[in-house]
Amino acid sequence: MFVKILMKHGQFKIFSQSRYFSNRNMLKLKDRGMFQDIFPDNAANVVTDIFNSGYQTVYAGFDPTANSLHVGNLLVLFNLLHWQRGGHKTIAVIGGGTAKIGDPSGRNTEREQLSRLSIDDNIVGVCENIETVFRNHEKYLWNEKDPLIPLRIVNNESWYSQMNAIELIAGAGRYMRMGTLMSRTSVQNRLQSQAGMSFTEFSYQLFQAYDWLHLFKTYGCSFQIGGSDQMGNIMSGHELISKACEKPVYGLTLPLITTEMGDKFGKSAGNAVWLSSDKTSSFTFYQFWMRHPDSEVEKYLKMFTFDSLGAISDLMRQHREKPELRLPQKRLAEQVTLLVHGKEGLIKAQRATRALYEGSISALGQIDAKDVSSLFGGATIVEVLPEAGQSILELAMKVGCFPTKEDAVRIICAGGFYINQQKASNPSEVININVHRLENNISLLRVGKKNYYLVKWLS
Ligand code: YSA
Repeated sequence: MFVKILMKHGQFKIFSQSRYFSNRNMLKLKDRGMFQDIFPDNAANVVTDIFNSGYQTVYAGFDPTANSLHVGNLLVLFNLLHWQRGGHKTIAVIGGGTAKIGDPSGRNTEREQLSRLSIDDNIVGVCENIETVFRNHEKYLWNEKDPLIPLRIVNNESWYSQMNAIELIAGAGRYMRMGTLMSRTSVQNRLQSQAGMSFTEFSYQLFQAYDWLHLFKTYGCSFQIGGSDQMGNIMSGHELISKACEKPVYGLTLPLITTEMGDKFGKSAGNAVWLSSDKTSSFTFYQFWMRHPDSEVEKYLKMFTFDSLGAISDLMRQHREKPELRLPQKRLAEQVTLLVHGKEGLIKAQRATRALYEGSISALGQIDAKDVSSLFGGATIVEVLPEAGQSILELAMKVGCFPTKEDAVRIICAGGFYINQQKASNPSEVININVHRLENNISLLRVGKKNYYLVKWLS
C-alpha cells in the first residue's frame, strides 16, 4: 500500500505505507506510561484496528492563560510528537476563544478574566513554544529519511468569531444533557466548594466539545488527547459528536506530571518550569531534569525522550553499576533540553553546569557576563579599569567584597577568597590581566562559599 505526501516544493512523493507507518499503534505508548485512560472504556481493541488501517487525525488543546507552556503541557506535546512519528496527522488547538471562558478542570476557584491584550500576547508565546518543539524535534531527533506530516496549529477563536451565540446554544447545546454536564468532576468539585461556579465556566465543556465537532467535520479528527484533568471535557465532545454525527470518536488521557510530593506541575500550582527561556533559562530547565531522583528517572526517560525501552533499560543497568555518574539524569536533561531549547540552548546549559558545579574556568570564560551574574545568584557586576600593579587586595576593595581592609586581609589570608573559582590567599599578589581576565572579559570573585562579585574589565 502506498501514500502520497505533498512535499515542500509542491510535488508529491510516494511512500510505501508499511514503511512510513512502521509504529503507528499509539496504544503501545501505554508501555511508556504515556496513557492513563481511553474513552469510551471498551474501545482499546477497536482502536488498535483503526490505527493499523491507516493514518488518523488527533488533536490536543492548549489555553493561552500564560505567555509560555510548562513541562506539564510538554508531556502532551511529546504525545503528539509520537503520533506524528507514527505517520498520523496532528493538530494543536490554541484556545484563543476558550481562554476567555476559563477551563474549571482541576481548579477550585474561578479564573480571573484575562484581557484581550494579554491573551494575544500569550497566544504568540504558546505558538512559539509549540513551533520550536516541533522544529527541534524534526531537526535533532527525527533520524528517518521519511518526512513528517507537519503539525497544524489552529486558534479556536477563528471559528467562534464567525459564529453567533444562538447558533452554538440552539445547535450543539441541544445535544448536551444537563445531568451529564452536571456530573463532571470539574463541576461537582466547584458546586460543593464555597466558591461555587459561574455559568461562564460551567459552559466551558460545550466549547471544548464543539471544537472537536468542528475539527471532526473539517479535518476528520477522531482522536483527542489531554491530561487526565481533561477527561470530562473530552467525554462531552464524545457525547456531542456521537449524537450530532453518529460517528465513533475516541479520547485518550495522559497522567498528570507531579512533584515528588504529588502536586501537579503547572501555573496554578505556582511551581511551573516554563518552556520559554525568558521565564526559565535553559540552564535552570536542564538542572530541573538533572535533579530527578533515581526512583523517578526511568519513568521520565520513557515519557520525555524518544529512546527505545530497550535502550532505557540498558542505561538503567549501567546506572545501577555506577550511580554516581548519574547517566540517566544526564541523558534525560540533554534530550529534553535539546527538544525545547535546541542545540544552542543545550550547549549553554551544559557550559553553565560545568562552570557552576565543576568549577570549569574554560566554561566560565565562554558565558555571557549577564548570564554569569544570574548563574551566580545575581552577582553584582562592577566595571573596573585595569591598572598596572593593582593587587588582589586593592581589586577586592574596589569591587566592594569586604567592609574594611582588615577584614579583607584576614579573610584572604585564611583562604576564603577566590578569583575565577581558584583560591587567592596572598592579598599583595598583583593582578595579571592576561591570567585573571577570562575570554568573556570578566573575572569572577567569591568570598566564602557563595558571595559572588563580577568584575567587568574596561578597556
Ligand atoms: C483543549 C481542547 C480544546 O478544544 C480547547 C482548549 C483546550 C485546552 C484545555 N481545556 C486546557 O485548559 N488545557 S491547559 O491549557 O490547561 O493544558 C494543556 C494540556 O496540558 C492539557 O491537556 C492538560 O491536561 C495538560 N497538562 C497541564 N498540566 C499538566 C498536563 N499534563 C500532564 N501533567 C501536567 N502537570
